[in-house]
Amino acid sequence: MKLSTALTVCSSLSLSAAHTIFVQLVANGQTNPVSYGIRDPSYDGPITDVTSNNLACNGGPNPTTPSDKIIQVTAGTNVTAVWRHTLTSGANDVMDAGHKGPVMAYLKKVTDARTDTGIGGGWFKIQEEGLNNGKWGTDTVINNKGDQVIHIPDCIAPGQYLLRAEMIALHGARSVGGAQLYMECAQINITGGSASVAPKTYGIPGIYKSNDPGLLLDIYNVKQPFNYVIPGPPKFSC
Ligand SMILES: *[C@@H]1O[C@H](CO)[C@@H](O)[C@H](O)[C@H]1NC(C)=O
Ligand SMILES: *[C@@H]1O[C@H](CO)[C@@H](O)[C@H](O)[C@H]1NC(C)=O
Ligand SMILES: [Cu+2]
Repeated sequence: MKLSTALTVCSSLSLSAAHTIFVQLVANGQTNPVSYGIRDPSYDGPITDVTSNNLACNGGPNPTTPSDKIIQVTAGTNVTAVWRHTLTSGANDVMDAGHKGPVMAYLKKVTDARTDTGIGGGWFKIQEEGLNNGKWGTDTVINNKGDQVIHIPDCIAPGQYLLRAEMIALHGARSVGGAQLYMECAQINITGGSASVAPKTYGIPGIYKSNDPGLLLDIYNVKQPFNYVIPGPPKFSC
């Protein structure tokens, strides 16, 4: 018993290095290569300061590589953001299963998806999964071999956008700054949108506060019944 307890503690400590990256986007039936049209970092570490400009499209301590590619996406279809532990990991190495928390996706309309930093206003949330029947959004993505399915609304304007996919790990979130936020931005061109609804938009940074109930909590000691509150603005839908 003692030994297995010690092993569990060790492995959960070493797991703190088992981070994740949004490496690839499947869109319009096409599986794009790793880092195609995505500003990927080479290091998979999280952003932990929710007031940092790096919360928009990563960067800073994890320098990101620009991409000159833009991925075509038809409004009203689903795309898949593919997550991996590192840029070279396979589908069975998405993220350590001890990383539990919500999964989200945001869009921002931009003039040039290749160069826009993403920092500041214009963002709206289009997908979210928190905790359902004991299963976290991150569990769904890991069980789906890294696939985060995102529906692109059909009522938004066509044009270039940044698609920001995000996973948040809450295993260390009992203290301020302990939540680990993982995000990357894909550069997309949405075609066929009806432009019939203008989403209410928000700034990044700005969408989260370090003491949001969904970012500052001890997920191993919650009061039952537990109703997890997903951080950020409400999800937009047409
Ligand atoms: C698109 O994704 C949503 C969930 O985000 C799902 O309910 C729907 O069935 C998917 N549609 C298709 C065509 O796969
Ligand atoms: C976006 O799609 C439109 C419609 O197909 C096309 O005319 C335009 O060239 C595309 N822009 C980019 C940057 O891919
Ligand atoms: Cu990690």
